Amino acid sequence: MWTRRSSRIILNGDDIAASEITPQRIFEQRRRVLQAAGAMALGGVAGTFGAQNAFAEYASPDPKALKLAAKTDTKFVALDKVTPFKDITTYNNFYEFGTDKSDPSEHAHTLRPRPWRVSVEGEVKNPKVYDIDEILKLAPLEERVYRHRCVEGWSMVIPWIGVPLSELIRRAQPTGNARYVQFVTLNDPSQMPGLADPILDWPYSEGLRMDEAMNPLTLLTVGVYGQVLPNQNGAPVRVVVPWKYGFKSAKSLVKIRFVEAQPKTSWNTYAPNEYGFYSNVNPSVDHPRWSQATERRIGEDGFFTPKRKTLMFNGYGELVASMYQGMDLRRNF
Ligand SMILES: Nc1nc2c(c(=O)[nH]1)N[C@H]1C(S)=C(S)[C@@H](COP(=O)(O)O)O[C@H]1N2
Ligand SMILES: [Mo]
Repeated sequence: MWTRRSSRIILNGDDIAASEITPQRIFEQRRRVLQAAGAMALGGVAGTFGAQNAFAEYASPDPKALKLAAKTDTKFVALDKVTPFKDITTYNNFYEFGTDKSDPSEHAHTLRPRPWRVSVEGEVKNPKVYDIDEILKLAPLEERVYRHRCVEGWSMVIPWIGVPLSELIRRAQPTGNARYVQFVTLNDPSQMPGLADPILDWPYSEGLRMDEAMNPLTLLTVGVYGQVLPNQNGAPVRVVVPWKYGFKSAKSLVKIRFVEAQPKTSWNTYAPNEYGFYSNVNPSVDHPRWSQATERRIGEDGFFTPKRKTLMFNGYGELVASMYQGMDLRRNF
C-alpha cells in the first residue's frame, strides 16, 4: 500500500517486506534518497552526459556504457530493494529477439540504437520526427525506482531514467480527437531476428488512454541504472507504465501515434480473453490460466522464498485509482 508521509509517498507492505524492510532499513534508504536529491538540487544537473548519477548505489557496473545524469523526486522512489543489474539485463521479455528470458541478452546486440528516430504523429497539432538526442533533452532526466510486474507472475524493482511522457505530449499538442496513444516498436528483421517468427502480429504495439499517458508516473524511458538502456531493455527509448503489467511497456519505440479509437495492441490481438487493453495490475482478476494474487521477485527467489502478495495497481493506487473510478475492472481487465 502507499503511505503518505508529508509530501513523500512510500511504497511498502507485502508479506516478505515485513522481514526485509525494517524501519531501520527504510530510514537509511530514505536518508540516502534525500541526500542524493539534495545534492542534485544544490549542484544542479551537470549536463546530460558524463555527470555523476544521483544514486551511486544504482550506478551501472558496465564501464563501457554511456552514463546519464538524472535528478530525483522522492515521490517516485519505491523503497523496495532494487533488483540487481545482472538480473534486469539477463531476464527479459523482448520477443523480437526470441521467447526465452535469456534470448534478449544473448541476441539483442544486433539492434542499432543510434542513430534513431521516433515519429510523433496522428491527432496532434505538432507532428514531429524526434532524433533520440532530442528526446534525451526534452526535459531534465529523472531517475525513478519503480516496481515492474510481468503478467507471468514475476516482478523486479528497477531504477529507470527518463522524462514524463506528458512532456512530449504537451509539445505535440493533441487535437480534440486524440483519445488514445499508440506505441509502436521497430519492425526491422535485419536487427531483430525474432521477427522471422510470426508469434505476434508485428510490429509490437501497445496503447494507453490519454489520461493514462498523461499520468505523471508514465515515463518515456531512456536509461536504467544510471546509463543508457541496454538493448535488451528496449534501447534507445521505451515507455514504462508501472501500474500495468509489463507488456504495456513497449520497447524500442519508433512511433507514438495519437488516435481517436482504442488502438489494436499485439497481446490483445493474440489472445483477447487473456490480455485486455487495460491490463492494470490487479490481484483479484486472475489470468484465465493462473492466479495473479502473488508474484516472485526476481533476484531473491530460492526454493523456500515465499511469494509476495501482488498489490492493486502494483502499489500505485494513490496516483492512478481515480482514473478508473466507475469502471468495472473485471470487465475492463
Ligand atoms: N517490443 C516489445 N516490447 C515489450 C515486450 C516485447 O516482447 N516486445 N515484452 C513486454 C513484456 S511482456 C515485459 S514483462 C516487459 C519486460 O521489460 P524488461 O525486459 O525491461 O524487464 O517488456 C514489454 N515490452
Ligand atoms: Mo510480461
